Amino acid sequence: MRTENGRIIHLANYRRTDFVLERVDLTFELDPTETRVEARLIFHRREGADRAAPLVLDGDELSLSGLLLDQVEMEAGRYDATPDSLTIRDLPESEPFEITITTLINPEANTQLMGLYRTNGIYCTQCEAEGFRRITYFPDRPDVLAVYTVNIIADRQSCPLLLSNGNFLGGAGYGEEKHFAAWFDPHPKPSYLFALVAGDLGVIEDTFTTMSGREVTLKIYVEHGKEPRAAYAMDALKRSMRWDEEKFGREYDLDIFMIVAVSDFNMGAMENKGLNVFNDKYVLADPETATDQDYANIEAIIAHEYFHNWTGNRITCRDWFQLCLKEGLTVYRDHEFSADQRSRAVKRISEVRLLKSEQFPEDAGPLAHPVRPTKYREINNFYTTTIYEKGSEVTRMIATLVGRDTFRKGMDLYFERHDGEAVTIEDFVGCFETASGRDLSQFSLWYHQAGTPLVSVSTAHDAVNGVFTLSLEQMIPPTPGQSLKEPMHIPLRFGLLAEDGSEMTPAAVAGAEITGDVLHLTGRRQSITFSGVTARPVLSLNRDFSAPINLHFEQSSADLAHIARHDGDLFARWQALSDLALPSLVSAARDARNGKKVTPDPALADTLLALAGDETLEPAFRAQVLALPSEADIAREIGNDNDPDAIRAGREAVFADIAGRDTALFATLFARHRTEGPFAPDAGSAGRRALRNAALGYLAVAEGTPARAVAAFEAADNMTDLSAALTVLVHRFPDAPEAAAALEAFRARFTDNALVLDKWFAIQATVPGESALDRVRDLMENPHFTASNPNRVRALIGTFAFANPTGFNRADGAGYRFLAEQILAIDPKNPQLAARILTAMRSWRSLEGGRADHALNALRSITAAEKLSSDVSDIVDRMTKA
Ligand code: B3K
Ligand code: ZN
Repeated sequence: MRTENGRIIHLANYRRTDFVLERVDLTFELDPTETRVEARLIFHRREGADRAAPLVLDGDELSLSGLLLDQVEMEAGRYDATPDSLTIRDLPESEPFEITITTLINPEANTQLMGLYRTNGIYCTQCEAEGFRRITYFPDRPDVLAVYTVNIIADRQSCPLLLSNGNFLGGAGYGEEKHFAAWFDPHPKPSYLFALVAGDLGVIEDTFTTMSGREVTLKIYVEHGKEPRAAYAMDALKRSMRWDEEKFGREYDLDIFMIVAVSDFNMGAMENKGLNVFNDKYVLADPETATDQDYANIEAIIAHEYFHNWTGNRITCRDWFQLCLKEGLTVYRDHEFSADQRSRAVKRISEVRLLKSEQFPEDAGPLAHPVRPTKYREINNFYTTTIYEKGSEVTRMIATLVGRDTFRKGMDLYFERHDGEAVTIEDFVGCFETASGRDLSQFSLWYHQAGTPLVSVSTAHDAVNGVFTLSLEQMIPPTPGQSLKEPMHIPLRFGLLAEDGSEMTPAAVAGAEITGDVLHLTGRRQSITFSGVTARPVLSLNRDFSAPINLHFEQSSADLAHIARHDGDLFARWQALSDLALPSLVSAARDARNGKKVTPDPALADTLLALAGDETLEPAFRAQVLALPSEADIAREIGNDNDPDAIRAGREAVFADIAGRDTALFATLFARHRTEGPFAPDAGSAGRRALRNAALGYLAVAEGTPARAVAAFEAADNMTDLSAALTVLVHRFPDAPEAAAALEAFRARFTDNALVLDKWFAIQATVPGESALDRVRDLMENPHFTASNPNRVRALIGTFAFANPTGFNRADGAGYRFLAEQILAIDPKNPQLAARILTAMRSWRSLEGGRADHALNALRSITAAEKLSSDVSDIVDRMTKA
């Protein structure tokens, strides 16, 4: 178990360290069960610090096996060592002084995957946020920046490869069977960016010439035999490096950039300086085994980790409360990168889908917290969609407020002012205040107030005087620890559409600041008048999702259909369609719950079919049109007293209605958009596959037999089509022998490929309805199920809990009891994984009474357990707090 206590850390208590760390020299003698780590740390006292203050270093499950002061063994009375701290007193007057610490650690036994651990015979580290303290005693906080030298000694045969951060200094033999390598990283960094990898891996190599003409070596290490599957990641890396130079003027700063892919990893990837470590899921791809979504994810995550080199590494966070400083900003940068590489509108739609399905529920539930929190108990639980996705939206809003060019100036200033520093969000925002001359203090509330703002809208048109009035009111809902909120600065992109779909330009506007197409809502209530508007306009508001808010706007179906068909902004067209669909799906859920026949709104089907069939629109967009709001979207719209079975039944009725209205269209889309020839992962081809597979989903329902999905499964020549056909077959016809046969064929074909087997598990974990739980339990007994592999656990248990609303939320509560059991089983081995999966229950309070009671009981059974990690107890406590 973790040795951490339940202490709460407060931003208000931040103070700088008394000691400044100048240099770090680490020597690792690697051994699977007894690795010896020697850390030589050179310190001096900070100016003005209390000279009698002891040096207190962090640890986690450590035991000290040697301690020297300036190379002389320390007397026992001068220090205290516990598993989680080392306190040294009576330090010398003369400075600097050197502390040499020796610890013995057991990588093999490290199932938490934090600190130094082993995965498939490879030594690997993960230090963010507080893993370094599991390697040696250290001032393990992001504002302690130092220059590191790392020596690695290991068995020559099993570890031909010895890697760490920075540039390679040299290597040599070390006795009969061992060898060593030395690395030096000239850029001061916090300990969370430290990395070490040792083992036997294959590699692909390339080079990149930076904008100043320096040649950088690029290496991606993967398991032997998997090298060809790293080619796309390499391509994405080179495009990312070029893009960061072109868009942000950022050049890479070492001689070498390395990525290592490992199969046991708690998250997506990690931006260690010069040595990124990746979950192999986000490196490996080929047409036979990776879907278009996998390719897009690889591109985005490779870019994200690379971009951290400047936003996170060169400029880092002063403390963990500032996490969004690097994460929100870097997500914004990777979003912009993907938008430039692909279709911007379609990219924005998928970002907003993710934001709404993951971040909005978090912000509306017991785990809500500000983008810049003020307290935490377990920092690992703050790598949330609020920090990442909402953090990115806040950055995007700054760009919207100050304009693109000024945003770039602000970023330049940020790099200029703060390179080599550990800073705060105030420092970040300050750069945009300077660059724009705008006061961003009201805007900064976005960092401090949790909860998704609700903006209520009403409009009136006075045709006689040609005045269009827009009334806006904002309300920020109460969230844990914050009941009263101040009005925020909300940038709303908008347009007024004329009857023919063209954009109207009002003669004058009063009541709000308008810059370009952005309306600045700053008051709690604001009334804006547009004059010179003789014909009634249709208001298109929050275009491009310029602000992450909920809109309450009773716009007529006709107006929404008008926007969906005519808006100049493709994103706005999709948004209008989904605003048109939601009320229809909500009332369908209500009817289904009351045993009434569901009568779908024909305006919805007409608009949706018109867009889906519009050959002038890009296929990827039309695929998004066909993807109706999800069951989770409908649940969120209903808000409380949710019955997932009724939501599904209502949605199914609407889906079937659409499927039956124009089967010929779906058949045409399916036939026409088959991608021929060699596979290409580009956005255009991916869009065609997405459209075709969306059509397959409707056809399966309209035709009512598994035949077409079976044929599609058999004909598929890439993983996107194959897994889409399998999903339709298994989800629509779970009991058909064809489904079982296809599942078995798939399993047999990919039995040696863990990443594809994860898909096999996930598809089965999401079979809708009550029976899914039995399937999941059976699959846990399957020989392919490995409880120690986080990807596999997420694919089966995580997917079931997060992505199977009817299966997980069974009315009898068995899904929740199952999850509680699993959390208790995972927690002692891997607390981070357990805590993350447990957040699947974050919206339990919005369920109908019976389910909510079962959910609470399941949560209580977790609380009642004898021993819980701080990760899980933090989540469960917050989720059950009244
Ligand atoms: N910074 C890492 C996440 C670390 C999570 C630690 N629990 C990956 C990323 O956001 O790029
Ligand atoms: Zn990141």
